[in-house]
Amino acid sequence: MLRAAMPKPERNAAKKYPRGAAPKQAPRKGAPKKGAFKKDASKKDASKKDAPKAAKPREPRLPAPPIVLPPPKKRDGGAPTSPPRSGRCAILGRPNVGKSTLLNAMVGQKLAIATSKPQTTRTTLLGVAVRKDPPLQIAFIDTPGLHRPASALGRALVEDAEGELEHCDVALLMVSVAKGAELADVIGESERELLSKLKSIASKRDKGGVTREPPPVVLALNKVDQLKHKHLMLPLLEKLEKLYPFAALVPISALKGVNVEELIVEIGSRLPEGFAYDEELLTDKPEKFFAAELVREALIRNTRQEIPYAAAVVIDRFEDDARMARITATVVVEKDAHKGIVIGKSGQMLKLIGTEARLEMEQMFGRKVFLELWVKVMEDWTDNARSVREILEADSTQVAPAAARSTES
Ligand SMILES: Nc1nc2c(ncn2[C@@H]2O[C@H](COP(=O)(O)OP(=O)(O)OP(=O)(O)O)[C@@H](O)[C@H]2O)c(=O)[nH]1
Ligand SMILES: [Mg+2]
Repeated sequence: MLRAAMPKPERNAAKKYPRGAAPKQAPRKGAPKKGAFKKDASKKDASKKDAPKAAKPREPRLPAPPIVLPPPKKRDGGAPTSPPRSGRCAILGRPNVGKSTLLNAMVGQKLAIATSKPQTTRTTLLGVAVRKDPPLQIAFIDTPGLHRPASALGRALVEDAEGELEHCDVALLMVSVAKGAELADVIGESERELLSKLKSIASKRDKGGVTREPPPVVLALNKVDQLKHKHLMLPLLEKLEKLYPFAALVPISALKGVNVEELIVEIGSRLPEGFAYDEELLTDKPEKFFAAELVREALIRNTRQEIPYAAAVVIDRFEDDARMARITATVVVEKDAHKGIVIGKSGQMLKLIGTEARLEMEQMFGRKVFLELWVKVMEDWTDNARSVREILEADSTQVAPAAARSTES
């Protein structure tokens, strides 16, 4: 059974809407199904402004650095509005710009895995952010990074990410200013291709015979904490305004929490009126998806070169009761040599990966976890479109024969 036992330390004690207080609409197209991973009923939403004074302070995020930023720039006059609003917002951008980190920051807890290595995210992941003032329910979709694909796996990732454009109410394009604030530092081929796709969407977005406009695009300039010369931000914003009719441009730091709430308000003000989602809905994925992702995150963190990009994790068994989850997972690699590295000397690497993943799972699921890890070679699976789809879509259901094993509990 799915339940949201994840601790949500970042969320403060601001109240959720009492049942029935918010006008509810029939779920719109694309609204997640009931029964998806829900919020813990004991957890509250993260409206900063409305938190009672006695509420626990926001969590162990680092204090925001003293960055002086120009205020977010608006192009279409969108302003915070008071009626309840909800909708889908796809987070798109190059690998490693901080999309998954931002999803977690907005939702108020870790859902998406995020690492320093590009192409970490392989599956679109929904996380619902709820705010009280202004009243918002935003279904954010974290997507794989946009890049020039060199394999069947890469093509599948880019297709999935771009596919989200067709269904979102707002597109959030994320770029990074970590490497500099010249236009060429933040806008490359991937961004230009995406923007031209957005322009061409108008002709495709047919609804009842009426052609719809492409979704408004909010641009988030992430990693401002790494920008050495802050005064370069203004000229950059001016150049970006000329590049595309962005609905808003918001410099942020997803990692440090700078301007994240302002970004949410900018996005929320462009969503349709009314609430579309069950107020307890947190994500669309089951626990076993997160189990596989947490193993993959530990694997990416602890391995180098091509292994992070050529390994996948499938869940063979996920049995649980109120006290313990018993999980068997297989790490799929492309080559025998990779298998040796993942297992490590005397099985030490596999043990380390298992321990790190198990500890994270116990925190996320709120109960003990017994984790058994296996490693299997599937020759060149990243170049085989069918294997890629099987692994990406049924990541948590495949049963894989095993060759080497580590047990963690
Ligand atoms: N300094 C700094 N680092 C950040 C910020 N946001 C994200 N990062 C780091 O950037 C790296 C990539 O973050 P992710 O969230 O995994 O990036 P992503 O865009 O989801 O990457 P893919 O899944 O590969 O497409 C991680 O090491 C993050 O900690 C930020 O605001 N400032
Ligand atoms: Mg990611």
